[in-house]
Amino acid sequence: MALKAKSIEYSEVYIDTTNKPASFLALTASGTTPVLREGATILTESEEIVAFAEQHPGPSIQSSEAAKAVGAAIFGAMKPYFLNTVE
Ligand SMILES: N[C@@H](CCC(=O)N[C@@H](CS)C(=O)NCC(=O)O)C(=O)O
Repeated sequence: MALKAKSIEYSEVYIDTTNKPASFLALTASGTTPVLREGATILTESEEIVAFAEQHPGPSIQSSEAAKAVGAAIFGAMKPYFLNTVE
C-alpha cells in the first residue's frame, strides 16, 4: 500500500504462507510478510518499507504516533481472529 500510495512501480510475488518457499526464507529471518527487495536492499518490517516509500516524491504517507497507536491496538485485538485462535 505504501508503494502504491507513492506511485512507486513494483511487482508483487505471492507466497503460500503455510509452505514458505526457500527463496522467500532466504530474504527474511522472521519469515513474515511483507518483504521489499530493491537491488541489494531487503526490508522486512512494514515501518521500514513505509520509510523507504516516504523518501520518494509525493504526499507524505507517514502516520501520526496517535494513528499508529490506534492501528496497533486494533490489529492486536483482531489478531486472534486472523489466526483463528479465538477461545
Ligand atoms: N513486524 C512485522 C510483522 C509482520 C507480520 O506479522 N506479518 C504477518 C502478516 S501481516 C505474517 O507474515 N504472518 C505469517 C507468518 O507469521 O507466518 C511488520 O510490521 O512488518
